[in-house]
Amino acid sequence: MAARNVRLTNLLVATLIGLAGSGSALAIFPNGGFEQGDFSSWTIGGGSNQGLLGATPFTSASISITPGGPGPTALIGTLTDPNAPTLVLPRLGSVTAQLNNAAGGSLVTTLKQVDTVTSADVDSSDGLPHIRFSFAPVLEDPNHTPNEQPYFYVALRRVSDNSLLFEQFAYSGQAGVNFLTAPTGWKYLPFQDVDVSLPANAVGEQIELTVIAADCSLSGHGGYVYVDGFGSQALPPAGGGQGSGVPQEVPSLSPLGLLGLIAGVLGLTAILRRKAA
Ligand SMILES: [Ca+2]
Repeated sequence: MAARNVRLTNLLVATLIGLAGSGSALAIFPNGGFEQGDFSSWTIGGGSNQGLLGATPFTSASISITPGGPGPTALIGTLTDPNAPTLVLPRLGSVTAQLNNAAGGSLVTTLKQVDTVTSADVDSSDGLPHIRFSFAPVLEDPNHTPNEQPYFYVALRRVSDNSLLFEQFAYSGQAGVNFLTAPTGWKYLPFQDVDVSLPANAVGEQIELTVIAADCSLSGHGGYVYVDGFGSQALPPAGGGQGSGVPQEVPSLSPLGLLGLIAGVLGLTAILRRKAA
């Protein structure tokens, strides 16, 4: 019996050492491309959309979700989405995750993961850790008041001080956001390829990723977000370009992209100031 316990202990120690060793060499966000065929390593949450609080411009503090069963999720293979017909799906690999769906019900689906930045996330081109991913919101536009519209939210935060590294947030049809309009009348964005460069001292720090996709708060209209490719590796361009024939700007130059970039730069500047102080 004692010998068996020793063997078990040795096995456990060896396993822990193995996990620790492999963990330090793995890039951030396991199953970041959903290629395990499920949502393992991710936390799915949500509830009911009570409408955004306060007045425009909305911030993350405007988000009000009544806890309850999460909205739907799905893994999408090859698909032409009539609500976003220029998107080429899947975005990367064999599946792309879909958070929430076209049906209403005032549902909200949230996707979260906390993981640690490691040296494996450092980009050789600039010596800095990077977080990269791609997302495309697809929102019905019932022309409710802004706080009642379907919306999406994407954010990256440093856990140690809750500082914002990246954020994008818009309700359907929001002025200044370059939404495309599908023949179905839905509003959507081409895949937004995000590349957030972190300060060098972010290695060893935990980063929390959050994506939220919300139906309208009056329950009759849907909204969802496609997400893929979470990690530190550069993403190949989206298939089908950026919607040939559809007048639009390059995503990285769109007001929404710029807002995100500004938010990211402000976040990094704040961190750098704090570190310098
Ligand atoms: Ca994928």
